[in-house]
Amino acid sequence: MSFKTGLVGFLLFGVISLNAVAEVRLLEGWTRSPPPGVDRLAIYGRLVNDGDTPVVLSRLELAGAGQVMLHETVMDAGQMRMRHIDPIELSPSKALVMAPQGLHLMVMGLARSPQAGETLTIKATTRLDEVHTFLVRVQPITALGPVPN
Ligand SMILES: [Cu+2]
Repeated sequence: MSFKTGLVGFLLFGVISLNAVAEVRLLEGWTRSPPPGVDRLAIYGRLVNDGDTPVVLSRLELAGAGQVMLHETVMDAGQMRMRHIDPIELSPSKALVMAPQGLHLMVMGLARSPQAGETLTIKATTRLDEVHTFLVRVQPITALGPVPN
């Protein structure tokens, strides 16, 4: 191998490593098909950051929906309320666990109702303009958790 080939190989490896550092994923992403007339749904699963540094998600998008944001369900004077969490910070050491009655990605303004069996694709853009894709399985309205593997 010539010196030049070795250098190119090294540079490529460097680029691949950089991409791997910022890897953000949604594991076991799931939601329930909304009841008729409801144009919103809540997404659950575990958001993980496989990198070495914190990642901030600055924009979440779903085609055919008005808004996607991170919500936390909180009890306030005996009332269940949802609090908007912004910015969304993902620490490398700790998964962000989203489950019913807790954290969730709230989708609002759905143009049409996703049906059980469909897969939704959330586009997540980080503060550094990196784009990640989260897959979300739509389950029946009665579902209590993610699809078993
Ligand atoms: Cu919500």
